[in-house]
Amino acid sequence: MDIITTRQVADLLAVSEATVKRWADSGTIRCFRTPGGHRKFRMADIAEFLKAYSYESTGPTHTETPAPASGPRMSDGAPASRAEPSFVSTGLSEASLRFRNLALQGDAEGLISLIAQQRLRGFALPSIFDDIAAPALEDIGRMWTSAAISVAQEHLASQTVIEALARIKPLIERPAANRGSALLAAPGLEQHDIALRMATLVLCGMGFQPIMLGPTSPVQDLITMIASSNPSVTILSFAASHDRKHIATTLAEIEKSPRVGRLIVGGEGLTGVELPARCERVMSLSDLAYRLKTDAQVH
Ligand code: B12
Repeated sequence: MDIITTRQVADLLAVSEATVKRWADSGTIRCFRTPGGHRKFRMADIAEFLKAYSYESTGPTHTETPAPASGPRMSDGAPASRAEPSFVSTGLSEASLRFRNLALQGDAEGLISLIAQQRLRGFALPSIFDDIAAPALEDIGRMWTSAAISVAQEHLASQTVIEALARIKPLIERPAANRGSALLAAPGLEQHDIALRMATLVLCGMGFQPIMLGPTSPVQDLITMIASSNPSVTILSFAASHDRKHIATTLAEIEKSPRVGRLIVGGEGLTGVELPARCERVMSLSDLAYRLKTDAQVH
């Protein structure tokens, strides 16, 4: 169901909604209508349009406005101007800055468009998460610790990111191969689960069936769940540094679970933690994707 609205297409292509409607009505971009008469677009058709009209691909560090090398950019096809909040820039890339501001504005639709835009430019989902989203959230954390934003604003931003992540699932192309289930959790006291949610999407795109337990998962329940679901891989996340010894003991206990499968752990909270032998620590979503690639995908 990779279907998007006229406004989302306008955001993706940085043109006005009127331009998108005109291109759709003239057949330049394929679309279909709902029973109520609204135009809807398939992502595959947008990708086709970008290819056909050679929109230039620019990196996540470049400008957000795609410049068509040629093609149907009409006189009224000027980039749609939207009000952006005036938070001070802190050396983030332009895409990260945009991500941060959209999150702070509570604009989940805008985040979805931004992620889709980067995908259409050929960037892999893990690198969009690592290079655009994570620095944006880190900056939000900095703004919170320096009291530049309130706790409520920080919560709005993280909830907006969570909503956008839930809604981009349709953009993920799932391979035909089924690689078994992947159990994901943030054990014990850990409340941060955004990296885990991103990992869930990356795993979907790699053919795993995610079983997402989410934050503050009680360790004994987690162990019971591992035994009953027999996952190919168990992925645990620790963002905040709680008691290091306690994390090490928790991991040792989980590692002993006979059906744990491959045990992968991530997050800054693991810094300084002595990891049990079978735990593989990953540093990013791209690292996770790389480690879980099949031999066929690596070569
Ligand atoms: C959003 C947020 C929250 C939200 C979380 C919402 C949610 N559902 O996740 C809320 C508001 C609930 C929250 C609460 C708290 N938070 Co907080 N939070 C953040 C913030 C702003 C963003 C974290 C985030 O999601 N980043 C997005 C992810 C994708 O990026 P990342 O964490 O950098 O991870 C990257 C890599 O490290 C790696 N990775 C990380 N984890 C994993 C896991 C896996 C499996 C994989 C594959 C990869 C991976 O991949 C990511 C992408 O590259 C950070 C700021 C920061 N500097 O990170 C603070 C931050 C993590 N929070 C912090 C703190 C202190 C707290 C609180 C204790 C505050 C309080 N006093 O109540 C609480 C409670 C925490 C608890 N008990 O767990 C500190 C942690 C400091 C520390 N080292 O312990 C930070 C760093 C803020 C700060 N600058 O002080 N927080």
